[in-house]
Amino acid sequence: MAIETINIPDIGGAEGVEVIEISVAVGDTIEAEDDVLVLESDKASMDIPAPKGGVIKSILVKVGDKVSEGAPMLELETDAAEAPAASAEDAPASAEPKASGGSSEMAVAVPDIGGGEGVDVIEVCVAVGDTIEEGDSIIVLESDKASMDIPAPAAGKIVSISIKEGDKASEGTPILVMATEGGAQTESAPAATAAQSEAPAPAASSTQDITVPDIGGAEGVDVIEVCVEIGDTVSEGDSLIVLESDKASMEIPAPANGKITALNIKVGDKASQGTVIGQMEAEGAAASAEAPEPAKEAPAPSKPAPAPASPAPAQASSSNEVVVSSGEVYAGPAVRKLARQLGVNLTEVKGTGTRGRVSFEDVHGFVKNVMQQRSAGGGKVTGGSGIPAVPDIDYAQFGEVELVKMSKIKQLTAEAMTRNWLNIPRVTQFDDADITEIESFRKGMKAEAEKSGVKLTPLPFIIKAAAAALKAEPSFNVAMHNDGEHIVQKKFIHIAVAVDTPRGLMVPVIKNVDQKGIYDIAREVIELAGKARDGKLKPAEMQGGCFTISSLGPIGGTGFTPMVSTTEAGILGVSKASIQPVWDGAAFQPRMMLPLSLSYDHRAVNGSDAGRFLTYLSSVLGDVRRLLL
Ligand code: CAO
Repeated sequence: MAIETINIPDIGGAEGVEVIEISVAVGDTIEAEDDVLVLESDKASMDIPAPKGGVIKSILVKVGDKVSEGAPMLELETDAAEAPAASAEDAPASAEPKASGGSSEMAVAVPDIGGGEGVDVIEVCVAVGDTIEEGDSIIVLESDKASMDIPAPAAGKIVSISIKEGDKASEGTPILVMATEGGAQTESAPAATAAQSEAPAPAASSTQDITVPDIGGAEGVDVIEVCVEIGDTVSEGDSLIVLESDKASMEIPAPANGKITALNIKVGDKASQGTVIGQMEAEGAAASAEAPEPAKEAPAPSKPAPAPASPAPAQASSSNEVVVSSGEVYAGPAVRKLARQLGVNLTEVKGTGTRGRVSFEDVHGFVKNVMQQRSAGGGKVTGGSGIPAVPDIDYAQFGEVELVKMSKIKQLTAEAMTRNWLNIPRVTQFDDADITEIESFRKGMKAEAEKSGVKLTPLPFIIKAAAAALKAEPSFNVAMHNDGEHIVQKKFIHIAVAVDTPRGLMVPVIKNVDQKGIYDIAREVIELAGKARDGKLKPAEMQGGCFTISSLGPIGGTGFTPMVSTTEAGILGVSKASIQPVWDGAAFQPRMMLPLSLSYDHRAVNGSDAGRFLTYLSSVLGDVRRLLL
């Protein structure tokens, strides 16, 4: 047997081609011509086959590397007959420290893991070529009792990896070989320290004990994770350990900024209030001697760790609160740390490991997926926001079709409609306003209005009535603030009017309607609608609305449910007025009734406000004199 380094073959002269896939793993037995890598240039992707068969001892490239012909790609254990030039010795890489420029190689083996034998390797966290820091997790082991991140004993670059997911490991099992800087550590197999081990820490004058704060009286709660290691620098609020009762899990935060100098607790231990987790050298003298009580508003359990109504993400808090998470996330500390760094809520990540354990790949995959969805959507109307995507359908299979390009305005309208639909919990309320009087008044004024160059339709009266209703019910003259904690109360009354144009829907805004007369409003509607149809509306003429009126009256219909804009709280849909028999207590009277549909944002407005608003608006339309008030 011999170890041979296999290089990238002739790839047609291409230089610096990206490795996009590694098709094999350390320990795999491959045949000659089996694909081992996939490379991709801007012109083509290439499967790179193995020139001969053997067992893969290490992989010398990783996804994302740029390679050219001759670059080493893997080490293969081949039959000696096939590789006479190689050494006949079958010594493990970790046993032979090698000098390499200013650095030296260090073989890293599994440290003391508390006597665990044949423990599953459930994750390899590094790849050949990775540059790692001391303390970075290199593999994760898992027994039936605990999972352990095995940290790197020094900083350096991974040269080869001799272990893979699914292997069994015990103390002393070789893990990898790394090139360390400075040559200080050239010995093979230094004992790495598991995150959960009880390593002693040097005492320091400013050292303080870290204790479990009040956890709602829960006693003997399982330590399911230790999120830090000796030597880690932590910020106040960073999670130190995770406790889990049968109902919830709680992250215990660092009481101050500082450095962890001792850990007295490990996975599987039981903890109660006051249990000493470890010690830290706190920055500054102000840090108290023990972990503070959780903040008042912290969701600390009052009984032994009850599950909160809605699962809080298991993440570090910026304050010294015990973060309780009922979502049972099964992930190691290194993965939790990565998730925290990337702002990923682990409860949303599907774990693909044993018993649903969330791995590094799962977190990376989750982030990639979110980013891909975002760039695919790009703010356009897609199946984003977690809703199922709409499948592509070939309509031509049913008959002749033509793909018609939407105008820019129609595209923007579609985008806004989707945004509004997804964001606004909308309710629509209906009423019929008796506009008999207003109609006879309008008809009586029509000729006179025309002499003044104004076409008098019901619309200006409706706009004026809406302004009166907004004034009477200011709770409707609002918009939801994006922070979800405020509403924006508007002190002006600008009313938007939906205008149908050949290029799409435009919504100009008539400003300060409460200060304008019916003729002025009628004139402005005609002017702005004309500009909208001619494509001459300025952005400022379409902004600042408090309330919208969408009139389908000239077209027909008895009611519809108009869409509310996120910048307003309501919209009035106006349908076709018609003569209806109305009971006056003694007989049916023919009355001109105008169907109204009031949609409103139920986050900003409640039903009774909406009821009052629409009733008031109807009453104003029912009595023309009220418009003068
Ligand atoms: N019931 C019965 N008749 C009505 C009416 C109603 N609710 N509203 C208007 N009418 C009548 C008018 O009196 C007019 O009749 P006369 O010519 O006999 O007087 C006729 O219908 C046409 O009115 P108009 O359309 O010229 O004027 P308007 O003031 O009602 O509307 C404007 C102006 C710009 C809003 C309108 O032209 C328009 O574009 N409407 C479409 C709005 C739209 O697309 N909404 C959907 C948005 S999706 O939410």
